[in-house]
Amino acid sequence: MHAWPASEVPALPGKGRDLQIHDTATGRLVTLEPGPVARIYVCGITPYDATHMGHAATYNAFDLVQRVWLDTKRQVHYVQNVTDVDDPLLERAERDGVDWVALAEKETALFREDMTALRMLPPQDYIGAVEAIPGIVPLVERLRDAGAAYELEGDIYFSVEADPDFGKVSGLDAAAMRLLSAERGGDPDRVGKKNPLDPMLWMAAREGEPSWDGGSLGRGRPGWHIECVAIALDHLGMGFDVQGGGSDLAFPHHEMGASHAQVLTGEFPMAKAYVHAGMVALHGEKMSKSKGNLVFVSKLRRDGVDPAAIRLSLLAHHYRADWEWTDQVLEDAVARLDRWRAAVSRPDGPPAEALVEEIRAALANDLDAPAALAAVDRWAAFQQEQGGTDEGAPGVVSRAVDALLGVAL
Ligand code: 5CA
Ligand code: ZN
Repeated sequence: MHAWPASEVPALPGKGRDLQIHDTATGRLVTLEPGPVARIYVCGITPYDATHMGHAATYNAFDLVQRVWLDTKRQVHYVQNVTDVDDPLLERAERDGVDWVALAEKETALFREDMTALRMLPPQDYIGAVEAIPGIVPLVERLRDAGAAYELEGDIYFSVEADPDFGKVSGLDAAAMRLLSAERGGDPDRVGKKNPLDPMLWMAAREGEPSWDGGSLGRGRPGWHIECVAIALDHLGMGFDVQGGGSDLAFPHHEMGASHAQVLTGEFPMAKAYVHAGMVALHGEKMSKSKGNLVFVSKLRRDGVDPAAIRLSLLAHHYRADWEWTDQVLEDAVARLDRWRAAVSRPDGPPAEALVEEIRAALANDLDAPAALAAVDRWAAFQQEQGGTDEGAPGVVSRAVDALLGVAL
């Protein structure tokens, strides 16, 4: 699949710092020291509805990860998937009487537009579940042949007991896992499973549903977790730097993915840091396609909201916080954007070097974007109140805000 065009990342004077970030698996901050090419996998959308502010907030967090790495003069290998076949997509297509392929294509196209408008850097590999099937089938066969998978009425399940490290990503107890499994795409109550938590690797073809040739697995379609494992291992290999997503993916999705990879390769962990963004809510409840309490990026854009203001709305919240979208959040961002643009519109101003270092330090410290915004606010206020004589300082600030925060002033 093709991704979307990259916005230019201006080069800055000096060099950024190594990123310290919260790893869900250890519950601690870890300092990542990637090689010359940092490797990141971020779980992509299930394209049955438009991009909402929750999605945008999560992708914003991982865009910052990339920007910090780029500022350390590393390259970044970024992989993202599109879950372009799964139950919720098929259900929505059925409900609306539309073709599921056309629905997925339409929503993926809109996602690309939203990501472009928000200046989110694109993945080098943007891979759909459907196109990944030829790589998924042999992995499921290997898991089955290793005794880590079993068949139930034609469907193939992964046995969580095959992984000695199962549970290490989310750190949840069995009761919590069972609850979340039922909420998030699992089927803990299905009779005949060895362990209620066992996730499906391959679903045998169902009447009226799309299916693909699965070799010795028979016709069917892939389970959700193996999709991301196959794509990540194929494009990044084991032991990459960050696996990212919203906090709702820690269990079961990233837990199961780590287990699949562990059994396949004998290594743990698949990612050096499991990084999770907080949930954005609307009217007190998590924004979600299934509940329909949504604020869409594309709707705001159509209403004439500057994408830079949308981005500033996201950046005003720490990525790990759960927060609520309100009109006030956007109004504050619009006002901030105006202040910043006024401040950089003059040819000279207060020195910029210290500010660039403050932004770098804030982001390197577990992506503390609110602290970075506060630093720019202080510079802009100084410029407004007293001005300065450093020629070109506003240009440096403008480039730093673009390169490190993805905001075009
Ligand atoms: N296709 C799978 C991942 S492989 C999936 O979860 N798709 S999704 O469309 O449901 O979500 C895409 C990303 O947005 C995920 O990382 C998810 O955790 C995140 N996300 C969904 N809702 C919210 C929300 N309300 N706040 C923050 N992030 C969210
Ligand atoms: Zn995923």
